[in-house]
Amino acid sequence: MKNESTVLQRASTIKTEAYWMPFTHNRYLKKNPKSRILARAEGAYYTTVEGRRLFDCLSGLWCCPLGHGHPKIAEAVARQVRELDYSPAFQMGHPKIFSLAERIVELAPAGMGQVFFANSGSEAVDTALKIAVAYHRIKGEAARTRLIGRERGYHGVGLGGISVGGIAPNRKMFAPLLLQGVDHLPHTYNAAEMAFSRGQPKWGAHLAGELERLVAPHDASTIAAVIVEPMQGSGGVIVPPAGYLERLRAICDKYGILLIFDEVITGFGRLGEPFGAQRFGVTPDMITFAKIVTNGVIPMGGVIVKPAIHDAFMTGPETSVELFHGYTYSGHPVAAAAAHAALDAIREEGAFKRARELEPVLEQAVHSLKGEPDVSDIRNIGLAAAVELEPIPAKPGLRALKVFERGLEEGMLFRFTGDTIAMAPPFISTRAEIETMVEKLRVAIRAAR
Ligand code: PXG
Repeated sequence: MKNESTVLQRASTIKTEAYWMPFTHNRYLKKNPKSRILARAEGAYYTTVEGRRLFDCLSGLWCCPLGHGHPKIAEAVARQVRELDYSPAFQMGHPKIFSLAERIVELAPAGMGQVFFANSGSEAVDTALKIAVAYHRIKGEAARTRLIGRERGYHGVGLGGISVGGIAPNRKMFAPLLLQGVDHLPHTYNAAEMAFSRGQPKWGAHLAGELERLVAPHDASTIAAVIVEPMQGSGGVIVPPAGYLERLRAICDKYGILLIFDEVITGFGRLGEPFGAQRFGVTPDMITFAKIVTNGVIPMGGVIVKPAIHDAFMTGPETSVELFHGYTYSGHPVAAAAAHAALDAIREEGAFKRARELEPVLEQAVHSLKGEPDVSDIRNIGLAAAVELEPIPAKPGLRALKVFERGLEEGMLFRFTGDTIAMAPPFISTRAEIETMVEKLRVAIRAAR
């Protein structure tokens, strides 16, 4: 194919010096970059510049479950660029962003009312934290400034997000910049109690009670919000224990603390429901989202809020700005067009139902790895799973790197962090593709000894 050879030709001349890659071992990758440079994508597969086809085991970075090169999304984006490529975000609007907000509210759990748009999960999280603190101030509770996150939580890389986040390396270098007055709930992972759980572990609901212990020394009147991922994604697919989120909700209600669900990964179907909130039957006060809202095609993020939060800001002179916050690209028309097309595709293709149908397929396949060498835990919920590997002594992370590299040779693009392999295959995957993915993981694990 002509295309193929042009891509390969270009690959042989790629200079890697100038690009500083995010969350990447730059020096190691640049020694042998070509196996890691993607030339194109279609459906559930990438093709590297070397011409190798890779199954997209994490749907991009959790964001492309409808498959790559989706014709409807591609068309919508192309059309939008010609029709209205940019519209000032402040003091102006465009039709698609109003209707998108309405659609997102309709998908959200009952009781949510408005959407504030950002361009990424990190921006969505920082926006939600700002809204929480400002809300209390407007309500006459200016002392409510404390924020509570959770150990192993990931809320992006903004200064707010890393402050409430609980992944040590993401925080340590930036310690002087972290927000003051932040506490962390304990994470809910306990291998002794829940290793090899399928779905929600039965143990651990009591850990929500730790919120009461954090409230006690500070007094509830100083606490603005609690932010948690309903399912911790980056932290390694840590599934909430049965009853845990319900209890967190009850404690927040008791003390007037806002509950924020960071649904950047779980939003728009990863757990087989529009949001984790519906999957777990717990409605927070705010939901942050990003990723799947556009199938990853154009960056977009946002915060869904309850009307009581929105309405609290709608006071004062009508000609004054109610919230001094927003981004040049908040509600970008091209992102809005992509989101409409993605939501159309979700509806037309029955994507949530498909995710629910595939959940037991993934569950059964991935748990068949129990007993393989060095597999210390397997967890899953929705269309997400993680396999935890015993680290190679004194070389943390190396075993997962080996599995990842062998995976590439086997035609699989796995995601690894630490010694955990995460999978979140596209909703468009077939049963056979999911089973093959897990069989290839078996091969890679056996080889990584
Ligand atoms: N909140 C959550 C819960 C996330 O998972 C963010 C916020 C930040 O989103 P942005 O768009 O600013 O990156 C995330 C992002 C992984 C992985 O492999 C996860 C994320 C990003 C990249 C990789 O688990 N989550």
